[in-house]
Amino acid sequence: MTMDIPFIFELRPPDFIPSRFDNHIIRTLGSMEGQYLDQQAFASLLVEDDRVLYEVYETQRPHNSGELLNGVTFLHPGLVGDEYNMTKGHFHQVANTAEVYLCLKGQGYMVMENLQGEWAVEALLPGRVLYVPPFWAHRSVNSSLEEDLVFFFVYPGHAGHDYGTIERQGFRKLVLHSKAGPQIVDNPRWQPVKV
Ligand code: PAN
Ligand code: ZN
Repeated sequence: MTMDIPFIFELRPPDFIPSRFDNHIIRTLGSMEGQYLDQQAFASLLVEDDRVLYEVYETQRPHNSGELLNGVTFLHPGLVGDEYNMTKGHFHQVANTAEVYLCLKGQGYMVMENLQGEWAVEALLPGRVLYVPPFWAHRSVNSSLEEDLVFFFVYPGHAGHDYGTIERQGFRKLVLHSKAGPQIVDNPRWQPVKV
């Protein structure tokens, strides 16, 4: 019996909702406590409405090293203060596991860093493939104020997610909205996790 194996699903424009998925995860503003620079703006937006920031459609597979977990993320547009909507961001729990992203729609950035102090911020644009190397934390940012940032991702089944390190230290770089376009700036609240 091979009926339950997700051999194929379709990812088609214009909406890119996968034709088949097992989980639909919804993350709201409330799950981003402490992550945005403008904490006052965050608090007042949250009181108004715990709005949906992003949605992830996952194909479920066993969480072992032979498998590849994959799915599609829809990061909705918006601002918290001057900071664009973004994902929580994480290291993989098994830190030496990489990931591949394929941007399908919208415009944004992938903010990345490792514990050695290296960082990178790369634009995500339709058709662009982004490789997240092993040991690099990653967070996506939607720099459009109008449309979703949509990307397909795939990573090893045993990778797991470490959200705690980023919750405590943040990312070194922020992407802020300005009249001149998105600005990549140092995060004044960044602080290394003590080991
Ligand atoms: C992606 C992300 C997804 C949501 O599938 O998990 O875009 O972002 P957060 O997990 O940071 O909330 C991925 O990088 N998986 O490993
Ligand atoms: Zn990841």
